[in-house]
Amino acid sequence: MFEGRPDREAEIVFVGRSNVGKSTLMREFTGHTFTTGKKPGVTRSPNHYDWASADFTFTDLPGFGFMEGVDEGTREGIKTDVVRYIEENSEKILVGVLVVDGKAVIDIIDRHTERGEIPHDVEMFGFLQEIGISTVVAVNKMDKVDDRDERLDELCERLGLTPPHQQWRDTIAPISAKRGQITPLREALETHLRAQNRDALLQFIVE
Ligand SMILES: Nc1nc2c(ncn2[C@@H]2O[C@H](COP(=O)(O)OP(=O)(O)O)[C@@H](O)[C@H]2O)c(=O)[nH]1
Ligand SMILES: [Mg+2]
Repeated sequence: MFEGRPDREAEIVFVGRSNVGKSTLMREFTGHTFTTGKKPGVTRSPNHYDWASADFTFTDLPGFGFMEGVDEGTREGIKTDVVRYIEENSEKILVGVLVVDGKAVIDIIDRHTERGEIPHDVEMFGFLQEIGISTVVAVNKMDKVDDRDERLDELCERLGLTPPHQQWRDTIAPISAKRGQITPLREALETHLRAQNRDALLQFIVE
């Protein structure tokens, strides 16, 4: 199980498959550079980023799903740890940000579904909702996507949200973390924090 969680009473977590851009996104929000890069699975334990002056932390959880050079057992173990971390801290997690690769997510979901498996992203989305954590899907790498609206509508369908995606702005946030284009995510987070009377934390979300 993961250790070393800072003693903070409020938290926003980034969760998702390896290489989708979680660490890049953390950098956008915190200004701090975390290990990012080509080699998926570099993050095996959570990266927390917190402030001495605030009772709040961002957490970048380890990636799950396929990782080159990582055996199946290890991958399953990471996923189990991620789920357990979220369960154990569910009271403190104000928003769960499920990060997906906008270019690849539909194909990956469909491939798993065709094999009779529950796709990791669909499973994680359902899990967050089930345990009552406000969830935002950060659809990253939109700079690589041409048929934007079509792709986002397809993603809604796969997640059980009725298209069009424009009616899910609090849940579906198309972004490009690498380009610093994350306004839809900032706005969705703002909505959720306000709804939970956490306006004092907006300073960490709004640019
Ligand atoms: N094209 C594109 N690449 C991105 C974007 N965000 C992150 N990346 C790249 O995707 C790779 C994985 O990013 P990383 O943050 O390490 O993903 P993590 O494994 O989820 O933490 C890196 O090469 C990033 O530069 C994006 O918005 N667009
Ligand atoms: Mg990472």
